[in-house]
Amino acid sequence: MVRSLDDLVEMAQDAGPRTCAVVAAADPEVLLAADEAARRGIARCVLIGDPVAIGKAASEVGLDLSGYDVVEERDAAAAARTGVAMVSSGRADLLMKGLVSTADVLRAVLDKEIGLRTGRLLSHLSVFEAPRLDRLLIFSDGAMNIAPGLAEKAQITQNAIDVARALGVSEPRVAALAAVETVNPDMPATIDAACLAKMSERGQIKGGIVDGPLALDNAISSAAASHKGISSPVAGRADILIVPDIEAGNVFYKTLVYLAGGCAASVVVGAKAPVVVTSRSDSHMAKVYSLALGVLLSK
Ligand code: COD
Repeated sequence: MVRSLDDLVEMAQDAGPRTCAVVAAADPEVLLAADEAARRGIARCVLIGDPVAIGKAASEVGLDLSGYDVVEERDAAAAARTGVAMVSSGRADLLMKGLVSTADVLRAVLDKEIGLRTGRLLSHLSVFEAPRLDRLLIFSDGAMNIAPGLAEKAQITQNAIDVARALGVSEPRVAALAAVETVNPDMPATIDAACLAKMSERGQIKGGIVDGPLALDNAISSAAASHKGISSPVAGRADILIVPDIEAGNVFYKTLVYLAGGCAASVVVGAKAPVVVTSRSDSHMAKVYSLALGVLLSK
């Protein structure tokens, strides 16, 4: 079972190297991550973008790109489509976002002709570690589905369970988060969370145990859960946190990184191949961890 982000890298070293198409690669942190992933035997990155800008970004961080394939595509949205086409034609095993907006990459991934759709909902998830946590936690969806309804939340939950199982958690415990742990008709997130718990109980969500609504403290701290008298197979022991919407997920992610000293590996799953979607401000190690997660989830 994977217990730390470094474990993810070790597992990816055993699975790799895989070919990764990096879209709009003219970003020093992305190039450092590509180089680190190559040195660790995780991924061989093909760099798509403006060759002059890529060369400039590489020299800023002292990298020699002579061993890399560079595919010329000056426009970022066009680079996203080229990268997606490489993956859908089998020339690359996974995709990574560089200096391009998340929405541009995701639109290319969702393109009906060249895209990577499978019929499943695509969702973004992060596997994170933080100083006061003794294990990895997954949370979803903080970057793709903007305001998911119940049907989408059920698929986001299923995608996250499938990833947790792939990382060795045999029956992941899932907390459907809200602001309180009782159903309040004025708080729609509590109603969705309760429905997700019932859907899991009835086998509409498989492979894990979902409970909710749970507030974040009760989801991850057994002391907080017992203080509130919550008896639940998930409370205090969650492996997965399902956030109500993109704002909650984004604020959670940034709080984790900027205030709590945490780090996360992030990918979009549910497509034909993993899409490594990190924030532009993420460190190159967060990008290496994300590449490792993408490699582990690629076929
Ligand atoms: N899974 C599968 N199919 C999808 C999904 C999904 N998650 N989302 C949309 N589709 C399909 C729809 O069914 C439709 O067929 C087609 O794609 C277009 O759907 P729209 O009109 O909703 O698509 P867009 O292009 O307006 O929006 C899709 C985005 C992913 C671009 C949009 O949801 C988005 O901007 N998400 C947030 C991205 C972002 O800015 N993240 C940064 C936060 S850090």
